Amino acid sequence: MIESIRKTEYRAVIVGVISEFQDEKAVKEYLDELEFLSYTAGVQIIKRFTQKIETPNPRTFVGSGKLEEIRLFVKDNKINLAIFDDELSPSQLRNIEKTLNIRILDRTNLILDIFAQRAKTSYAKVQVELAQYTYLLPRLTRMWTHLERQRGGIGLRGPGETEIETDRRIIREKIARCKEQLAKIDRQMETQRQHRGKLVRVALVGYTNVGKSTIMNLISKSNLFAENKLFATLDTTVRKVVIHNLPFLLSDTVGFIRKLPTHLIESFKSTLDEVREADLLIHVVDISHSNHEEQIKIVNQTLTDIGAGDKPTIVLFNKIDAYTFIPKDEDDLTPVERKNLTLQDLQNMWLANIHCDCLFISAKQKTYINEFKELLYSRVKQIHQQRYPYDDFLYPNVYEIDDDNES
Ligand SMILES: Nc1nc2c(ncn2[C@@H]2O[C@H](COP(=O)(O)OP(=O)(O)OP(=O)(O)O)[C@@H](O)[C@H]2O)c(=O)[nH]1
Ligand SMILES: [Mg+2]
Repeated sequence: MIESIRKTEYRAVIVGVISEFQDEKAVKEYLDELEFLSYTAGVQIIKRFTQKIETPNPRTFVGSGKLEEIRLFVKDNKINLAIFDDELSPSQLRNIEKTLNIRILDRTNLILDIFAQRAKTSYAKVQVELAQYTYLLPRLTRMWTHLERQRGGIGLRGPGETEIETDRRIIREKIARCKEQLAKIDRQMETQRQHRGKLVRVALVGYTNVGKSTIMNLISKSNLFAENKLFATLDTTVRKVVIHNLPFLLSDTVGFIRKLPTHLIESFKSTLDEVREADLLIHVVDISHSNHEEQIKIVNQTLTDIGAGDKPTIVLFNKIDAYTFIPKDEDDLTPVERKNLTLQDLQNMWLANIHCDCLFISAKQKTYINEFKELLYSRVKQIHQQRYPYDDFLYPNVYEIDDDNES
């Protein structure tokens, strides 16, 4: 696997562009998220740079003046890493690297680095490796020499064309090997899934860090890793859950995030099979996050992209304990904004506008968990009865699966 950035002490800057259609607040939130991603990867952020620009510069992403400003800051402050909020093209990456002369990461690469740190099963590791090499292949010039240099291999001047060609061939071979390995594990997992009997399958989905694993732990006998970092979960976990004698399968999987590049989603297609093959989705939302509306849209779009856009869904608004709002004075006549809404206002708004079941809970304080279980029970029962109208849902053969089945 490609060496993680965690291995080095990094002092980094982050760089984002604001288009004419975005407001400053949105960009601040985007960069907050990028900073959170960096923190998750173990990198310290020293400064943020933003630029208002219609479309990113095709050569250098930001304009040349801004790049010069960044270069001076980098030089004066011993910065050794610059992280860009968008995926950089191979030529942008080369040009920026040439000017700043430090390691450059873009959003995709940063996410891949976190994935690589988080992957535990060999399956997840191979998926990350495949995504990393696919990303690296068209960018194989200076960046690759960086990696070589870190290992103390090739000298400072970078390899000549022939070496790059050799590297390309090596990487193509690695990609092919990853694909073979994945295909093999896929076949095993498919057989495993076929042996799951008649159990209804429910999948927890949602933006990263919304509380999916915490909810999974609450209603199943699991003890999954949950923490206030992005992408705490990378491997899919499936558990048998029983509510009122009705068993069903519940899976917890990788969270979604904005600007998740399609090729990355592609590499995780098999992980996402659990979502694609689910009978019911629980879309978990962090209602205390100021940007949760956009997060809902991103999750819905990603679900559509992976072919799971039209599944029955329960929308579960989590973290009601952490919701805050700014009360408005009675004599303040400016229009009410979302930030002024009480939790009750917000709940009423969603209840009036949402076209599927929704519920408001706090997984942390265990508020309204029984209500959630009841709703889940009634939906699972409904699906089971629709599917097996002549079947009693307590048939013994539904118990085929082990409690600790993990895939
Ligand atoms: N305040 C509050 N925090 C919560 C609640 N539920 C979960 N959290 C916290 O939110 C953070 C993320 O929780 P996880 O369960 O790891 O979230 P996740 O959706 O599985 O995240 P990823 O696996 O990273 O995508 C943790 O620090 C939890 O303790 C809640 O109801 N209220
Ligand atoms: Mg998780």
